[in-house]
Amino acid sequence: MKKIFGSFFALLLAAALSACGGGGDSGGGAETGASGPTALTFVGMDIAYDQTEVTAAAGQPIEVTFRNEGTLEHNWLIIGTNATPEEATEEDALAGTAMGVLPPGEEKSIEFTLPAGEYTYVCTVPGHAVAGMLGTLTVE
Ligand SMILES: [Cu+2]
Repeated sequence: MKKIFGSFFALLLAAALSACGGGGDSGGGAETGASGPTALTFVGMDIAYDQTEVTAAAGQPIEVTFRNEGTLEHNWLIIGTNATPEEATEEDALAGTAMGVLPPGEEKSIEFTLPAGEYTYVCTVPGHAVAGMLGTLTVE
């Protein structure tokens, strides 16, 4: 009797393990495993980003992919603390966060690591931040 009970328990355990394992290849989303960077994708349109509130982990690599799906040129960068979003240029970019202005249809990825804080990302093409092409990246 004891033997039967034991094997039944083993069977349960095996079922539980197989339920947890497997899969894991359904990618997508903003999260990645402990090995890779946090992947964030921003789509640029005329004249806005597809998302304006994003969070990421402090001290961990962040990979930002920016895709310009608009008909105008756009860019994506995080401005330094002394810059005003509406007046920022590429020179005001926080080190390592600028990728240059992308023509329509282009896509580019950059990787950087940030300490905890609240950061503002903008499109520095004149007039675009004023029109609302900016957002907040919260790193915590
Ligand atoms: Cu723009």
